Amino acid sequence: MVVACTRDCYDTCIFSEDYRPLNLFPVNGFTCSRGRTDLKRNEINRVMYPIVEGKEVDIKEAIRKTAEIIKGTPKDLILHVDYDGNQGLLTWYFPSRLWNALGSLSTDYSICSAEGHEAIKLHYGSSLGALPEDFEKFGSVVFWGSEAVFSFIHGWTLLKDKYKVTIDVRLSETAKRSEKKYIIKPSSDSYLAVGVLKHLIKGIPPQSLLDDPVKLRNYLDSYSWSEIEEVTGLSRASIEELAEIYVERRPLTVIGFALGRTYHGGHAISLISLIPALLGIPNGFYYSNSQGLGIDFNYLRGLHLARPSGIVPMAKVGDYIEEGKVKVLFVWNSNPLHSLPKSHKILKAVRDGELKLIVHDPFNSETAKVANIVIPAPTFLEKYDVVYSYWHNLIVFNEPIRPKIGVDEVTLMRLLAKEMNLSHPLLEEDEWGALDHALRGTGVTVQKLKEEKIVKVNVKKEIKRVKVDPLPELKRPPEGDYLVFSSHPNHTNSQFKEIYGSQGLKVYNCCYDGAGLLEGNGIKVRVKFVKNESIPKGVFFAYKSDLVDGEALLNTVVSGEMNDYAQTPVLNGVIRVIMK
Ligand SMILES: Nc1nc2c(c(=O)[nH]1)N[C@H]1C(S)=C(S)[C@@H](COP(=O)(O)OP(=O)(O)OC[C@H]3O[C@@H](n4cnc5c(=O)[nH]c(N)nc54)[C@H](O)[C@@H]3O)O[C@H]1N2
Ligand SMILES: Nc1nc2c(c(=O)[nH]1)N[C@H]1C(S)=C(S)[C@@H](COP(=O)(O)OP(=O)(O)OC[C@H]3O[C@@H](n4cnc5c(=O)[nH]c(N)nc54)[C@H](O)[C@@H]3O)O[C@H]1N2
Ligand code: SF4
Ligand SMILES: [Mo]
Repeated sequence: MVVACTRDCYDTCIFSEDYRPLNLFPVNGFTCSRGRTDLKRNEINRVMYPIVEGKEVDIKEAIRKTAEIIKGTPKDLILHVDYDGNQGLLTWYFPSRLWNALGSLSTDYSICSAEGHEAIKLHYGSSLGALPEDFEKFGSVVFWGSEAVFSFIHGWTLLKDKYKVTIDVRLSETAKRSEKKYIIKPSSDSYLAVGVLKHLIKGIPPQSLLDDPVKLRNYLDSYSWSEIEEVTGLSRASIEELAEIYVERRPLTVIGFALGRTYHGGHAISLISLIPALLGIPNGFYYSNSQGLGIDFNYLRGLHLARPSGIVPMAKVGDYIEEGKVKVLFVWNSNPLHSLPKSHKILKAVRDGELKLIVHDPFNSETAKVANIVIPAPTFLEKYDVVYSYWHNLIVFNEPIRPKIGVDEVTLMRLLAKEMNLSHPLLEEDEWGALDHALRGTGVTVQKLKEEKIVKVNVKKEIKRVKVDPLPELKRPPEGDYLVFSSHPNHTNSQFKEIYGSQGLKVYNCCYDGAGLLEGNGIKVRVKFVKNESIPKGVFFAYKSDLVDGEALLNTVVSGEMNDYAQTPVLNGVIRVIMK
């Protein structure tokens, strides 16, 4: 029996039934501070019973109330918000069938990695990059917008003894531990990539994968060194030094998700991905392998037979609610009050009685605390599921090692459908049968998973040519002070405050200690500024696990404007800073 951690994390650690990390590559017998305290946390801050309008009820009553609200609301005013709180195929993907069968609204799932997937696919046809085995083969690595020391501990461990370069907007922990660091102005990565490519294009090696280097050369010629120096804040000499490291060491480039959440971050990722292609470095980048394993996520969600009535960008959930275009929000696997831009609009609409908020979560999340209806969910330690990773290619049959609290996602989906008299072929299909079908492209079957527990997907990847087209027309990032975010070692997004507490709204910066305000979207939020010498002037830094303090929401002031490729909201953006 094994358990896989299903949190939104590169590593997807696999544990024995007594919850020890397996000594299996690439988990290699160790885990993080969350993995070490999962069993303890499983007993704390849980939603133990359903709650309707503040009153404890039984599950039948919670289902009845939820179904009544859904039935009484036009389908195109109902939105489900679900993200990667649990990456299990049965927990996250399959339950969307209820909403697609109903024909309600869906989000665009754009909050995190979508921007980069689209940008890379334009050139490579796929966003599949290096696998853990490939990591080991490199002698050097460039961490580009990645705080891997904290966000990607197993990847970091495979790479920590190599020659390391970090490109960041502050002296991150990964930068501190790297041989070379380039600290650039926020959102200037597309210009830096152009600078690196400009130097490299002078000597294209025979193994280059680019289909049209002439086109790329002409494009690069349209950007001057003075413009690149001005936008990035780096000298031509240092950019050429970075390019020479690429030539001499042929590193792996780890492209961090943070980039997709900068201004025109898709442009940056698109251009960065051309660097290893120009040099013909095999498996030369890693971003996220989730879409390269062959899992048919659309089938699991039932998109082959039904469609949502509309798509709401995650950047605009708050705006839709404010405009009365969403009246019911059904949330699972996500904590939108904490995580979505302009989430104060969700809170206000619930308080004003303009929005019905229904939350299915194992823990009393910030969103659960203000919901009209809360339904308890079992954690991944308490249910069967099939789990994949966005880094390694092991698929895991997850089995419960703790007694179940609450009702799991598939059961809830079926109970709600029954209560609403909703019948649809999507809801009739057995979940294990659906999994078998969705896994057909991986060569893995449910039967094999049940027998072997952990099965390696044979990922075939042979990139012969990389398309230079389309090349983005670069846009200069806006001037101003920037608020940027990163992962905290003790939290996964909003999770684990039960164990490690919350720091409140702490904002690290170069020069000022004390109280103050951040202003954005015409609203001010009170924060605590903390001086930190690793942060340049004009950059303000917060951990993305500390976005809520009581009713003060840091995402109130985050612009969340939509990016070019997949509408991923700008989270690392300009802010007005008021020090008292
Ligand atoms: N411990 C832990 N691990 C996690 C998570 C967690 O919450 N905690 N979250 C998981 C999730 S959901 C994700 S998306 C990943 C995220 O993991 P990463 O991809 O590593 O991204 P972040 O940690 O958000 O930020 C990476 C770095 O980007 C820098 N940065 C910000 N703006 C810019 C910019 O304009 N240019 C450049 N070059 N750098 C910039 C930040 O200073 C930060 O050091 O980690 C996953 N792993
Ligand atoms: N300002 C700002 N905002 C950000 C970011 C940032 O850098 N800055 N980062 C963004 C990023 S990268 C991401 S990925 C998002 C993440 O945003 P969220 O999706 O909100 O992330 P989590 O905090 O992981 O919330 C997951 C929720 O799922 C619940 N959950 C866990 N397991 C289960 C389960 O088995 N069943 C059910 N039903 N629920 C479960 C957890 O208890 C938790 O409440 O936040 C984004 N928001
Ligand atoms: S959060 Fe990441 S590193 Fe920690 S146990 Fe889960 S998969 Fe492993
Ligand atoms: Mo994320």
